[in-house]
Amino acid sequence: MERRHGLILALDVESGERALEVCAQVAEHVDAVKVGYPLVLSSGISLIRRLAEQLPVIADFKVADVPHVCAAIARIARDAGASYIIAHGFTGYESVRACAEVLPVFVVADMSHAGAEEFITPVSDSIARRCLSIATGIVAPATRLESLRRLRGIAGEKVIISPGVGAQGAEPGSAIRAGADYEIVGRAIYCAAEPGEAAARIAELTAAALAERGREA
Ligand code: OMP
Repeated sequence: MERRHGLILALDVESGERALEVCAQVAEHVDAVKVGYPLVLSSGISLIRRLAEQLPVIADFKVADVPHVCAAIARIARDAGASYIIAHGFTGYESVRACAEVLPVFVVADMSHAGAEEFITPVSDSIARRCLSIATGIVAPATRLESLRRLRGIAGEKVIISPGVGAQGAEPGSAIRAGADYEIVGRAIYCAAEPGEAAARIAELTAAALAERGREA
């Protein structure tokens, strides 16, 4: 995906019609759309192809299974029109590799919610180190910038996509300043009265953070 704004829309609505409407409204302000279980289970996987006509689609199936099942899920996502897939890393290298042989993978290294600290945060560095050689990038939290900064140090030139901006409390632009390449925003855009305007406002802030980082480099 081409980085123009540093912003990814998390489209967790539960209606295909609403998804297409929001996507059309925000398409010029975001670089990709992330689709997960709420939308696919409510509206069917065929919706991915229709969204992909507007933006690259990241299939957020947080794949966490034995390798042959991971491969099957990734094939279904690819054949439906997705350009990327999100997989968990705690299932081990071979499971992530099974996905990566089919589609570029973002591996969840750490998560944005408080419960992440129970199990995944203590092993996030190991997950990233183990999986980065075969991953396109990692998912790292905008809600815990110390974790994001540490993971940036591990990820080198790989891509970091960062959720937690908006409804979960992180400020737009903050994750990019801490080392992310893209910020993922869902409810702050699709629950807004005018999703297009909300996306434009947030995109201005993420793009400004990218420009700032560019000047520092
Ligand atoms: P909002 O909180 O509405 O902006 O949505 C956040 C999106 O990012 C949802 O689609 C979540 O599934 C996703 N996400 C997290 O919120 N936290 C994570 O740690 C990882 C993800 C993700 O993998 O995208």
